Amino acid sequence: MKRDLGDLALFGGHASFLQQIHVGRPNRIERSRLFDRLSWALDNQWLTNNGPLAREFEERVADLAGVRNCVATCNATVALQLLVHAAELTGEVIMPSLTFAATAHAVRWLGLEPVFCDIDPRTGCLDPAAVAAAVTPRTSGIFGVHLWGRPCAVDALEKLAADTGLRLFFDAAHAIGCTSQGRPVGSFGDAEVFSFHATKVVNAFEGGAIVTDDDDLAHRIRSLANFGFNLRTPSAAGGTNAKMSEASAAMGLTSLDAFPEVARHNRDNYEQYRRELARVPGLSVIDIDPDERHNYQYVIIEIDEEITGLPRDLLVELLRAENVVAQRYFSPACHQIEPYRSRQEAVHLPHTERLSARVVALPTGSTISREDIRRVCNIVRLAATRGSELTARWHQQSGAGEQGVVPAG
Ligand code: T4K
Repeated sequence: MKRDLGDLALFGGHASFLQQIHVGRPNRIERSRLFDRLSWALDNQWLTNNGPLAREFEERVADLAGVRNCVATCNATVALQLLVHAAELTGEVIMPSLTFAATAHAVRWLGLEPVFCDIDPRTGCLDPAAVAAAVTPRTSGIFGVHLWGRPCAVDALEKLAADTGLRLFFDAAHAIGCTSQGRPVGSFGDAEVFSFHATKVVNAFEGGAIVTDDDDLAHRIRSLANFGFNLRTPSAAGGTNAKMSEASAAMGLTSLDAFPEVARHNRDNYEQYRRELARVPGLSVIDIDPDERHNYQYVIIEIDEEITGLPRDLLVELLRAENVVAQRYFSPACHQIEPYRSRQEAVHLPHTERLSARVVALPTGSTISREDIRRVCNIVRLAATRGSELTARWHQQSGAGEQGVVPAG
């Protein structure tokens, strides 16, 4: 354990971990189940195009989401694009800026304009009042993001969508298995999108899914994902290939088998982080409502530089020097990156900018042990409680001067 600043790898101490530990390590699965499924697909010589494993995966995801339809796709970014295209959105789509670039890029890729809207600082998700203020005659839809798995204000957004006639969708990339007021994520708005990327709590190597109770929309999406074949009304774009392969579905099913155990492990990790980082002034682990079901796939801490004296980016830097690959999910926010930053009208989103500058994602998942968390928290506690001293020493060492910029990790 590290006791003094000189023990930190940033200042020449041994790195706490010999090998890197990550936020996005794939969770443990029962490999024999995966291999059995892959063998079965190979034996039956059916590898993609709406295969039996993909259909089984869709049924299980639809069940989890509490909806009638699920269309599995090759990834969530393409799923978002399919949804925007199938719903025939036009003009502007309102969304948060505090999200992964994929949410905005998917909309822009189809020639539409993402309109970034501020968040409720308590949830990190869209502020319905700000959404209402951002609606223009060109707006056709709203995309909420259940950031870090914490659900959006779904009731208020559903009411707003009903009042304005706008389509309402959710990017639920982080939120499989979560609930809002007891209702499963996946069942809100007109449709929702999950990600099954390797780094997600349920992974299909790469994968995504659109879930919806709108049968007609589901039919259009399924057709568009398969070159537009069997569409009842033609699409100007024809269609694309967004299908999930049987290999991905085999992984997705095996990962779903492990999901309850992974979620339990994640919850234990989260609670341990909360305990170990309690009472560190200027530092908090974000709240998760204990009355809702949650997958706990991200452990997010918020650091207040004014209280700790430690800039967020320096915390990330020093963790990485210890082989703890912390992530700044999500910073910079979308409106602060290209191609959005240099749009003509400058956007200022105070709550988004404030939260985005303070958050750090710490390693969790089923490959992270209690001992790993103890060691990560030891570093974070030492850094945060001696923040001003640490920052001054780092500036001195790097010759950056008081106003020096901490390199981005
Ligand atoms: N909407 C939202 C809100 C999202 O967060 C995302 C994706 C999407 C939409 C789009 O979903 P997909 O189209 O990807 O299905 C990663 C993931 O690639 C991305 O899926 C995810 N969100 C995002 C939050 O995280 P990066 O750029 O941070 O990935 P990378 O390569 O830096 O990896 C992150 C960490 O995970 C590293 O420390 C390495 C580790 N890792 C990664 C992979 C791929 C592993 O240990 N093993 C692995 O196999 O985006």
